[in-house]
Amino acid sequence: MRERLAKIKLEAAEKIRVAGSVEALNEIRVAYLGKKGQITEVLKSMKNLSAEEKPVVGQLVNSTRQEIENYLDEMKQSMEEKLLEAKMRSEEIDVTLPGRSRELGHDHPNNMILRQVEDIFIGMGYEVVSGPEIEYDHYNFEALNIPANHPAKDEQDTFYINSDILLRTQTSSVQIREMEKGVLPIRMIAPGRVFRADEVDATHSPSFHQIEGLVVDKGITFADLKGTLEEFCKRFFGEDTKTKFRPHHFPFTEPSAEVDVSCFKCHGKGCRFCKDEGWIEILGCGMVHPHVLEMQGIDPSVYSGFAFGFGLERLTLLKCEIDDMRLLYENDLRFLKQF
Ligand code: 2NL
Repeated sequence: MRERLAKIKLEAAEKIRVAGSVEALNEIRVAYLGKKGQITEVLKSMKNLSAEEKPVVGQLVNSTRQEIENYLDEMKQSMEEKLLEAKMRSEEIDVTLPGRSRELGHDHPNNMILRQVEDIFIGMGYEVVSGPEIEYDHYNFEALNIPANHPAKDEQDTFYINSDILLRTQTSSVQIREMEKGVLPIRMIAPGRVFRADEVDATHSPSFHQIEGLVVDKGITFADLKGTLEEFCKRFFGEDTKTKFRPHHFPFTEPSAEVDVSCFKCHGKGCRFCKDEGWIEILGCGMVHPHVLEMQGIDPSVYSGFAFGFGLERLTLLKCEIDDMRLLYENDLRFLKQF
């Protein structure tokens, strides 16, 4: 029996030594120490031994069992350590590697130009105000002296939600809402998205951006209008820029004018930017029509005002030397990265 135990021990030790995994160790444990294992078999066969032999062999069985168990535990522990080590090595992070850099973006050209315009007017004491893009016919047309069936309504054909509600064609509606509040004086600009039922081409889009300005106070004259817009043009296009006010007609201003600036590229000599004319048309303006003031409860014999409006895209195309408006809406990074 001693030999049998010694043989079991040797055999188990060899199997443990070559076991390749924790699972294999568990199988060995069952085969030797389990209920039907070899050590248990030996214990069962002890009933035939003499009374003197029993405790001696019993102790030997126990020590053999203990030794196999210890060896199994040691091997299991060393395997687990090796597994952990391999896992740690495979998950190693090199903290000295350079980080993944993110590309830094910048404002869209339209927004760059908008900021420049806003900065100039904020510098002159104007407030920047916004309002709804979906607007009542009243604020978009009626309150601006454009009643139903007025021909100007055709020129600004737009998208109707129903007979009263539409996508605004100009940001004047924001200024009407400001006058309606009844807090005077007013010195504001209203930049924002506007809509027209236009076909897309190099200079038109059914949705573009406008910046309108409005000043209402006591004693405002056409001289204030000229001085303000001349100053704006100089700051925006350059100190040597000349301005030309040509008589025009708008239903909401009287008198009205369109403003040209001397070409900031060729300084009046003629080039592709000014189409060889030396002048570039950039905005419309005028003294607020007395009836427009009246409709907002402002007494035109006490107060007067001027207003102006221009297209943001037009300024962006000119200033950034872009020849097709569609490029501003395509979000092609190869284009946008140039600015
Ligand atoms: C253009 C240029 C303009 C205005 C906008 C305006 C606003 C109010 C009252 C009077 Cl609340 N006028 N805005 C005035 C003149 C020109 O925009 O070419 N528009 C069709």
